[in-house]
Amino acid sequence: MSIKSDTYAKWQGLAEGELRGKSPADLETQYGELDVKPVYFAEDAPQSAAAAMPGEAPFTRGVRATMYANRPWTIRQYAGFSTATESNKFYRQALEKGQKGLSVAFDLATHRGYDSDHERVVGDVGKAGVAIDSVEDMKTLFGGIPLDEMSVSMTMNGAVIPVLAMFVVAAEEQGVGQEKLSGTIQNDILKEFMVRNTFIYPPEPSMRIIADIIAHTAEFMPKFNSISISGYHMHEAGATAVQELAYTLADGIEYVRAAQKKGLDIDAFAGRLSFFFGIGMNFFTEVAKLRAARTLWADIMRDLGAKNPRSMMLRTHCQTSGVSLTEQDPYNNVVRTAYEAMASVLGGTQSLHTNSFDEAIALPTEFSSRIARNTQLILQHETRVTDVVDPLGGSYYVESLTTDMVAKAGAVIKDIEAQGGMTKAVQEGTPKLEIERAAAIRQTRVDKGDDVIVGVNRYRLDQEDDLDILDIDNKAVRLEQIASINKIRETRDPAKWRETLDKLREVARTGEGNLLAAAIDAARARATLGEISDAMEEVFDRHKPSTKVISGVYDHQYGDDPEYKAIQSRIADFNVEQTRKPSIYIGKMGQDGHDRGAKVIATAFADMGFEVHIGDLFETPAEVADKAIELKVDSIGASSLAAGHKTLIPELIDILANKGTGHISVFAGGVIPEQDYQALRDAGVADIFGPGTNVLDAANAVMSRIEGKLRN
Ligand code: DCA
Repeated sequence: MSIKSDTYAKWQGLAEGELRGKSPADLETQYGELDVKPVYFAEDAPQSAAAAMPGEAPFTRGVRATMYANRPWTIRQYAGFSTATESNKFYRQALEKGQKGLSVAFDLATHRGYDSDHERVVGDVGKAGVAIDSVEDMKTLFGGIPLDEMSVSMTMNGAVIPVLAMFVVAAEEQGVGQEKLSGTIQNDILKEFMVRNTFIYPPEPSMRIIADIIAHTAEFMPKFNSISISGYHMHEAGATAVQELAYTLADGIEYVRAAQKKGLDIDAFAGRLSFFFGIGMNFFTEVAKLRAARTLWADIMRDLGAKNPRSMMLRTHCQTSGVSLTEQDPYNNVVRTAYEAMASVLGGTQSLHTNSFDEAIALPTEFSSRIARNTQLILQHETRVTDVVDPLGGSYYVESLTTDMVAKAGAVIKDIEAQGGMTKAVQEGTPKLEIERAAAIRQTRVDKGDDVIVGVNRYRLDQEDDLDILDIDNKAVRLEQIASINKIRETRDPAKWRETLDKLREVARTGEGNLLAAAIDAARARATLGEISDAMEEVFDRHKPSTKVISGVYDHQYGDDPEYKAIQSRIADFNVEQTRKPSIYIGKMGQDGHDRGAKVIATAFADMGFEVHIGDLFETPAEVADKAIELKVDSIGASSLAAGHKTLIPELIDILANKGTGHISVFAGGVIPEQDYQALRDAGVADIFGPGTNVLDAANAVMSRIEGKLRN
């Protein structure tokens, strides 16, 4: 970092007097791509900051002139679990207690376009969100909630066509026309290929789906936000703030182009594009990220031809960070979430979800949801932060960070554009690997204690407190869903059903007509989510992701660290004795696409000397068992972040035992509540690595098990 100015030099002189031998440069730090000084002066902030107007392009200070002084952000808690009936009860209670907008979490079966009776989703139905198979489920979900008054956000990307179609029909049968619907559909597929993995079709037809939704909503649903271009999942996958910002806006550019290619005028749809960012613990960086996002987007949209200032507004939802939460000493998460919420608000978000403190472990309970909601109510009503527009505007530090992020993210976007745009970059997999590299670096920093996490790598409790968690009886939900699907199949008009699905297939095949409009007709005829999705899959095919793993990050970050060297030589000794490396198969079973943990483990174990095989996403227990046996591995690491562990991991162990390969040790990792540990151990799991596990400790535990097995 080279910092030269008279003011800074004067400060350095003063600082040296206090530093006793250290240099002021020792206080400089780095957040990913950002260089940060220990003090900022007027000269660091851009001249333009003094005159910047909120409510005016480029909207650095906020999209509204009055911001929260006139209307606070929307308290919009993301929720959904079990059946539509149960989720509806939960929504109505939350709305009574101060929540202002709805945000639906769907289960993974729904995300991936499978009805609840499909064989690949046995462990997923109703688990990490609500199960929706039909219009009837959708009607139940919004029973007693007037859809002409309530704005509804739906996190859906893969099965976006059937879900939006069913929403429209459910509203219609409530007496509310599409033109009156307000809300947002996530509809952001590029980030799915990059990090979240709940895609169905390959990138090209997926982009067509998005363009069709933008076209349909622009014409028939003028109050509905057609997309929520999301950086959140990149953030959660370990992206730096600059990466999250750059890749998200680069995705946005692709969507605008896809709609323009369909012949739409940019000002006809751009006012209904919305965004979604993750807000983590690096307080000022997160504030600056939102300010920089607005600044960059306004310029980008002008360059793409927008004339209406509304088209240049970056309106965003934010969610506090899930990965910043810890399983250890979980009440600390209330504090973390409150700081993150404050950063979101000082950054000028339009809508906010605050995580519940138990979200690193399980689905939120009624109690933890209440605390999360109240965190926002307290911010809105007690802290007085809503009284003044962009209260950090003019802070030398925040303005300087904002400018720096505009420059750094702007350069990344330019680079992506020069190489042919984000769809191409995503197909080549570069952004994904860059994010995985950042995640692995972060993990080594935590493992080494360079980044402190209270209650995890410092100030750890000797004895963790017990925590009540919510558990869903997945089997019962699935049976209930199957019964209602069967009822729908028996009572619908088969001719109408067939005719509408044929039409949908034809629209998909010919490219003539709009997929959403055709799916709305099919939903009216009571085609199920899986059937609508399958009709398109017949034409578009299902995307098969390839799995690449980066290497060298652990070697590089740890260097000669004695503990790292010790595990490396333990593995090297094994190699000499056995004339082979110890081996592990990292498996992801069910429809859970969260693969950050699996990737970090894979890269770390490979760097340490293991032979690592990483499985495809979405495997069944039988598929994992077959591959592990064929590869003759010593161990399997089953990574689970979406609550399928109690069904899928015991099934895997049973299959291994039945095939006479019980010697393969099975380890579980990911988001697994302490309460489930015993059941997993009873089922034969060798060890469980929850969030916050040091990767070196995990490797040693796996080695002990493998060596023990060979001795016996
Ligand atoms: N003065 C006057 N009007 C205001 C002000 C103000 N200070 N602030 C907001 N409003 C208006 C807005 O213009 C908007 O009306 P419009 O849609 O006709 O422009 C209305 O009040 C609602 O406010 P808005 O800020 O748009 O908040 P939301 O409806 O909550 O929408 C948004 C937020 C980010 C755009 C949306 O896409 C969203 O809700 N996303 C959530 C995504 C999500 O939940 N994801 C889950 C993971």
